[in-house]
Amino acid sequence: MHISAELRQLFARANRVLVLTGAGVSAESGVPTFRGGGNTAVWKGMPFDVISSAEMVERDLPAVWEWFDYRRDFLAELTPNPAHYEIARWQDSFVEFTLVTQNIDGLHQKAGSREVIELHGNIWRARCTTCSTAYSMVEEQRPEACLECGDLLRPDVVLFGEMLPPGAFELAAARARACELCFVVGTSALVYPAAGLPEIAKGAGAYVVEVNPERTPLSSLCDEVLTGKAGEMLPLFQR
Ligand code: BV8
Ligand code: ZN
Repeated sequence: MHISAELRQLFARANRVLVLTGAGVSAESGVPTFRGGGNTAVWKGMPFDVISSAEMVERDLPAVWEWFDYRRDFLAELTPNPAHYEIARWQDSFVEFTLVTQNIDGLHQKAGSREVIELHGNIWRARCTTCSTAYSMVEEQRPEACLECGDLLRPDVVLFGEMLPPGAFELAAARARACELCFVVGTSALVYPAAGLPEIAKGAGAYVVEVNPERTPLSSLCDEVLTGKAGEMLPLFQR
């Protein structure tokens, strides 16, 4: 896979870089993507954007917990791959580096990335449905109910039809407007408002690079498309 001389130079000289990732960056770690091989992830007969919806939390919170408990147990065995480690290395290589992810798996942080803007929350946290007190599930089990107000806990992830964490998208959009170089890694770019970030970067004059084995609705907007796996492509960038 050829990386243009223009991109190599820009990568060598850039000060402000933004990376947006999706499920594809975790694929080489064994995390199933949502839309791989033409079909969409299904849980107990429900497409993932049904079980992962605000409406389902209202209707059947135990079913939502079952879905995320299954995924969390699955994730517990998995480790970051070279794509995560390369991105973690980049954070100290630029004046302003921003990592924005749609992933809830926490693998970027496991690889050493700090200040990750998690647009869709994190599967290793629970939060109270009433007072929003958050509980980590990394080491310990979640309590049956909120220790502050006694109300039910839910996964601390953003479900379809729900607003993103306060300020998360606004910060990501501001960084996208300011960046010179924007990498879009492993996303099908179908879920909004996340998929709008590369458009914002492009609109503000950034050089936009897509890393994906398949074309996406974003490919035609990109200045350069690197067709391949993130774990193989990203380590080719030396700074
Ligand atoms: C909201 C957490 C305001 C839960 C997730 C505008 C237009 C149309 C619809 C909307 C719109 N605005 C809002 C909507 C509705 C909706 C939406 O976008 N729907 C889509 C389906 C059309 N958006 C929302 O609901 C958002 N909230 O807008 O709030 C609001 C509020 C009230 C009322 C109205 C508006 C919230 C969306 C967040 C939902 N939560 N995740 C969970 O994980 O279960 S979304 C979840 O799905 C992921 O986080 C991610 O965002 C998305 C999956 O996409 P990808 O990560 O890209 O994964 P995918 O499998 O699709 O693709 C993988 C890619 O990797 C592929 O291209 C593949 O080729 C590539 N790949 C594979 N292997 C590799 C690779 N790439 C590199 N290397 C490899 N090795
Ligand atoms: Zn509470």
